This record gives sequence, C-alpha cells and structure tokens, in this order.
Amino acid sequence: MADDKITRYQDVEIDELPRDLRFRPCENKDPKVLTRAQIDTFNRDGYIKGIRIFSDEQIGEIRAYFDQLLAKVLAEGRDAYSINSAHLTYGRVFDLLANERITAHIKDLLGEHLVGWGSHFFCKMPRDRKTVSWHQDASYWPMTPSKTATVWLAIDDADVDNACMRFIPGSHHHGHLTYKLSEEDENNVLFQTVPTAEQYGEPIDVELKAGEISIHSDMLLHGSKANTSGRRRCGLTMRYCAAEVRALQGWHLKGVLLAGDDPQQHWANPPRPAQD
Ligand SMILES: O=C(O)CCC(=O)C(=O)O
Repeated sequence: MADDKITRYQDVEIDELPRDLRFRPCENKDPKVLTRAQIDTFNRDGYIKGIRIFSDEQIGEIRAYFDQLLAKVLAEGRDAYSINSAHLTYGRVFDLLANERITAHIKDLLGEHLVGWGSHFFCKMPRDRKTVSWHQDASYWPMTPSKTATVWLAIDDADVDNACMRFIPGSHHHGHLTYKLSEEDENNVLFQTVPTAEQYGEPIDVELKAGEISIHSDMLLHGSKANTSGRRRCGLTMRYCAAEVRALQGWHLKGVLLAGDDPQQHWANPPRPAQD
C-alpha cells in the first residue's frame, strides 16, 4: 500500500486525474466541540492550533509506545519517516485515528459522515537535516473533491528550535498551486515544492505542546525546516475526509468509516489490526 505522500510513483499520472481541488468553507452552524470562532479561523486561515487532546500522562504513554515502535523500525534499517499508513498495521495507531475526542473536532469541520484514511509519523530526529518543502497535501492525493483535513498530534513538544511545522495562513484560498519536483539539495522528505510560496503570505510557526493538535486544510501551504536542535520532534499526522470523497488508484482501501454512513460502501473499512 502506498504511503500518504512519500512515494513518487503517483506523480506520473496524478495531475491527469479529474480532481476538484479547492477549499470549501465549513458551514456548520451547530458545532459540538469547536467554537464558531474556531470555525471562522479555519475558514479564514486554513488551520486551527493549540487544541489539547491528551494530558501529559496520556501523551507520555503514547510517546513510550512510539519510542519502542521507532526503535524496532530503525533496527530493521528503515528511517524515522517510514512509519506511514500505520493504522493498517498497528492497533494503537488505529485507536488514535478513531479517538472520539479527536474525531469530534474533525466532524465539526467535515461533517457527520467521516472517514479516517491516513496516519504517518513525521519524526525529525535530533540534528535531522531533512526538511518538508512548501506544499499542499491535496496535490499529492488521488482524491476528489478536496475535503480532507489533517490532525497533527504533537508526540513531542514542537517549537521553532526543533523545527515545528509552518503554515502560510490564507494560502488555501488560491486553489491548486503549481509545484515543481523538489531539488536534491532541499533534503525534502516528500517530493513536491511550491516555489515562491511566501508570495501567498507570511509564514507562521505552529508551536505545540505534546498532547496538543493542530488541524489544517488539505489546500493550505505548509512545511518545516531542518531540525538543528538536539531534541527530537515527532508528530503523528492523521488524515480524515468526508465520506462522500472518492479515492482513486486504490486509496479507498485505507479508509475506515469512523462516523455516519457510506451508502455506496466506497471505503474498504479495514478492521483494527490485532497487533499493537
Ligand atoms: O511534520 C511536518 O514537518 C510536516 C507534516 C506535513 O507535511 C503534513 O502534516 O501534511
């Protein structure tokens, strides 16, 4: 199963796919956990941040789980970015994707019929030279229409020192932006770069304490710098979409129906994996 953004195989044809890529404002008049102000912020800026989901103790347990998973993966010769589509392999990650405190926030933005389809640890090791170049998530994905949002759960504290994510507020209003394939010397974890991204606005740093989340639109320009600090910076990205979204190129196989209905049973709805 291909990862959510990391492999290059899809760039051969993805731009040929009939996709409707543009931001659709959230019109929810009766949010259950978000405030109207947060929804207005999401619509205007393309993100919200600093939402506490887990206590220090709870995120400490999640971090201990991740530490042993990472140690296993590194021992197998894989790198710290390779744990992706993790909900299809690890029950503990499936549980995070399905966590009702998290999905309640996403349902307020994407509606009652909700699919979780992606889970990828973006773990920048201490002094990690890898960057994430400016990009829009939806550009990578064979999905239409663009009605996905990403929850970034801070496993470690993430700040300017250890290369927290950066967003360009409002950039989600510009439609699908032209990108180029990244240059080798960008050290990009991914492979697309939107050149001169900063013409779309002033970047902001998304500092989060461990256990907090940010949520960003699939059309928002975002990225992160190299980690020049001696501290790890790990976040778990979890991708959600409205169940009406159609996934192409077999990506429906990753989608778990977490709330509401999927009348045409488009999403494969895989079960929770037995192994933690
Ligand atoms: O964690 C990062 O630095 C980048 C993550 C990202 O690109 C995403 O969440 O879509």
